[in-house]
Amino acid sequence: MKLKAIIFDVDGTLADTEEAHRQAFNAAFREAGLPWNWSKPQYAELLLTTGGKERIAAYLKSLDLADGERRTLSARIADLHKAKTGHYMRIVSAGEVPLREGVVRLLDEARDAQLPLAIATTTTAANIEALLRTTLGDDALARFAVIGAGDQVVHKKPAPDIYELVLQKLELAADDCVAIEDSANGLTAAKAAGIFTIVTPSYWTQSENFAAADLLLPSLGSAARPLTHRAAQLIGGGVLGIREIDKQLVAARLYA
Ligand code: XBP
Ligand code: MG
Repeated sequence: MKLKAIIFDVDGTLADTEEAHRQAFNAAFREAGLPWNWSKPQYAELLLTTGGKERIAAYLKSLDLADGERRTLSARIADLHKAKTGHYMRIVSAGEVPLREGVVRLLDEARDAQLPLAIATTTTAANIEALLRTTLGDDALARFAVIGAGDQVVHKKPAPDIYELVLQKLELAADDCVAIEDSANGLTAAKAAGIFTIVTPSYWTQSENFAAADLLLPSLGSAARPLTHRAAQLIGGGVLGIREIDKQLVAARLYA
């Protein structure tokens, strides 16, 4: 088998988490006495900036503010984001965000086959822990050989840095790994690191451009909700398993 590791994005890929992020941002703003309340359409645009602190900074930039007020608010970003992380962890720990279709199946299959798994995300490490522990149990983090997250790199997605860091820690070549992403920013990051990238778009990213994806599927597919039509035709079945991923990787490298 050519495939030596699968690297997962978290937000939008393992779970559709962005509504929980949005609510957490708004809760933090409210608590801080700020009159900010990000609507869904507004959040869809703000999502183009990855990273929570960077997202608040991008929002501030869009506001018409006096210099002094802008400076004061900028100095509050770190604290606002800390409060947001607390709210997000509370929402996720309450079990309100399930994993996406086929994720548990693929993770279990990888564990049984002893195929290394990794995470490459822009979100804060504590958020991943809350999501994985709640959905997969206390030993969930141990399923991942490497977890690359948040501020471990200076330049977040679409820069390739987080993927490059994860590859380095895995001690594997980009050529032998596959990334699973949900967004154009994530796709750009993984491809810039030279990794074969499968995209399963999420609610927030479905209208983005995925022309650069090596494989585009509505989900990973599960026994309860298998892939159909063209997606099933592409991978030769209703679920994307390790064998199907390896086949795609081998074919791509063969004809590159
Ligand atoms: C996800 C994100 C994250 C979360 C917020 O991007 O952009 O920033 O929305 O997380 P990707 P933090 O899925 O491409 O990694 O607030 O913890 O930064
Ligand atoms: Mg994502």
